[in-house]
Amino acid sequence: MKKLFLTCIYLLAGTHIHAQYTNIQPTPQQAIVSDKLIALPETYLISGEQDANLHAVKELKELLNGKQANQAKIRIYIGEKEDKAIRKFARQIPKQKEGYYLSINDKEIVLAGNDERGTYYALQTLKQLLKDNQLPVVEIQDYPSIRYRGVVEGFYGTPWSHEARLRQLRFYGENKINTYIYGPKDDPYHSSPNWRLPYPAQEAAQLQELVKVAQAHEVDFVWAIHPGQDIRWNQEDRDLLLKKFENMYQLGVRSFAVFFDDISGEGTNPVKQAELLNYIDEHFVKSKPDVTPLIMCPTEYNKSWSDPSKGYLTTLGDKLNPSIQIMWTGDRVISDITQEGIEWINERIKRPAYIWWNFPVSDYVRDHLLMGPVYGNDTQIAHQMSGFVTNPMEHAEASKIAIYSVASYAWNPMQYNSEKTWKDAIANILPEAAAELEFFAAHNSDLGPNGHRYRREESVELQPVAQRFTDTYIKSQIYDDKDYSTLEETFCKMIESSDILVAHADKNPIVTEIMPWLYQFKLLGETGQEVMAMVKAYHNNDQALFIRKYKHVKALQQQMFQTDQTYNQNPYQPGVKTAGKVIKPLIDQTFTTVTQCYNRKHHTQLNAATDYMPHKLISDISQIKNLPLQVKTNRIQVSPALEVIKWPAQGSLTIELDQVYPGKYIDMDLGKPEAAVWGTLETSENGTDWEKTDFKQEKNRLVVDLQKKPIKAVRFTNTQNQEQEIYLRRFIIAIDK
Ligand code: LOG
Repeated sequence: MKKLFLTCIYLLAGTHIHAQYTNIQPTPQQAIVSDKLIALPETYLISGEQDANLHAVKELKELLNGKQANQAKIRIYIGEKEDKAIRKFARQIPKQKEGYYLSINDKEIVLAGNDERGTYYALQTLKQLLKDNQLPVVEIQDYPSIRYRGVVEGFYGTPWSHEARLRQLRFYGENKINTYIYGPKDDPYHSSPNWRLPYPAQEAAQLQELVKVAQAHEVDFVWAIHPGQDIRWNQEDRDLLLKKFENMYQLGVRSFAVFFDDISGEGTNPVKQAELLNYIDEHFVKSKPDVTPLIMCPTEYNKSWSDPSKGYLTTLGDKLNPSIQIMWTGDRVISDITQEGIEWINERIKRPAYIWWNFPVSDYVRDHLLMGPVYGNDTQIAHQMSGFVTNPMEHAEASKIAIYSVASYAWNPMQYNSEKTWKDAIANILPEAAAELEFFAAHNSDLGPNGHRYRREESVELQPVAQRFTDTYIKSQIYDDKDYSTLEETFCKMIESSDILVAHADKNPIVTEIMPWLYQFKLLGETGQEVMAMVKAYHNNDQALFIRKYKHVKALQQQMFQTDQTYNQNPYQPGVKTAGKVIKPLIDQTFTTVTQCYNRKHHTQLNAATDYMPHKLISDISQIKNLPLQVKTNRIQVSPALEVIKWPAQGSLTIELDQVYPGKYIDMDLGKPEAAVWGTLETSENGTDWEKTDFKQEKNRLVVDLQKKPIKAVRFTNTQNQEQEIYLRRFIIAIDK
């Protein structure tokens, strides 16, 4: 009988399961889903609840909320491989860690885990299948392809709030994520020098709660320490580190990591690092039976920074105990993981790398939101990595789009469908306004120019239309009417979706996080509409209407500038940028073209400029030369870099202004006090002749009063014959405008 009604559709074979139930997240490895539905029983009998994973049992009971009865129509079997209740299903359970077997039919429901977590995941799938009190008849065999999957809260900037973290942990359980690594760079008790101190009572209590909630959702809460910038390789610091770990253990933490990223000096020594880690491994991790394998992040954590002649990575590979996991961000700080790249690193560290994927982290492009699809990582290399964790944005809710997608990728990379997962993620995060959020996210996904040169697709559907419109319009002021209306429709939707999303502010915390960008997106949509109206008015020769629309566009540009200057005022990339890859250039170029045409025709001098960068950064230093410049009224500044900069001998950084201005001051911070010893600061009145400027330095800060001296360019050079390791924290020229 069963065979008759089961439409045997194997996901593995690449076909689709019954449409209504395609949303098992992540996509299971193997599933047979029939189109037969059964009603959730009013009475049922559970076998195995005493032995089964208690979090799974608890959630099962919440889900059913019916009555247990001996004469029940449906019997529910729950438990792990060895449990009596599910022994007869043992052969169906996948052998992989965290694997499970889930079967639903009109007689029984079987939730059988290969281990505790497996049962919990069987329950998550059951929860996802339940719709309108009905369940489909299914048989699923499922397991993750990558052992550790999840999130590393490892960004610079405001750490996530306690409430946001609690919401995250619930979300992880639902999406079969098993790892949350706690390592926010701006938590003083994680990093130097306060890593040595215990957390104050309130923070300790919160961490304790996080650990508990993580456990309830079957997530390993990994606490990371970042001691490398000031660690001394002596017994005292070693004891202090172990004491801190012991402290965290008392709070309930059972998983630990040590990060050596973004440091310089003594702490970078791989022999010393390995000695310390092995010591921790032997005297702490392995001496406690309930602590999971130690994780470390190396100083050379990506290929572009590794210097094979120094043998840093091979030293770690040879010396670190084999059970210690080594993190890796790929070929660059921000990069997608390739077959070739993973083979390169695994060979050196002599174990499968634990991937720290730097997306959607935005701590180096803080004025942008990265809400687009997750794509670019090789889908055939699961067996070559031990873990895959994403480093998110400081916006916890907005990061869930990428986190959901990474959960899906890391569970079953071969079946991973980037576009579909992105849509599912959005529908899961904000079901009440999914269409609007999807529209907004589609246009808020690229990073803009940045020092790491990592870019993402944006406005993909609109791109060909935008391209065609600008190409023909700029060249010859003609356009296709269909393209014109597509663009009008897009601008209209920008306004609608912003308004609708803003109206959800009290219902979902994601809206509060992205609010400034919603304002900006709406203003840009309005600008787009009015620029299109300028185009029409120009071609209809309606001068009065053209001028009205022109004035309105100018006013909207002003408002966008205000939004940019008012919200998200962090010291790194202050402001609010939206739809910068396709839509904004399209609007700006169209505005400039039509205004210039009008000026020519009517001999007027309307300002055709949109915001653009008149000044230039020039450098022969690879880590610096792509850093964007920012202008804030009278200050021109280099977007600061977060990592250690290797400033080569004779290497220089120049800022060249678009014209000569009376100078106010130069303000630099290179993170170290001895810049005067190795560096020379010069100014130029014409861009070719240079004059050395004396400067005084207080600690790391270097300030020069320019006293209205005419300035066209400023340059700082390493005049020594030795490379310097510094931080580019600040490089500002202030002028009188
Ligand atoms: C840091 C990380 C930061 C990320 C992106 C690692 C291993 N370390 O350049 O804290 O969020 O890049 O800026 C890093 O990625 N340094």
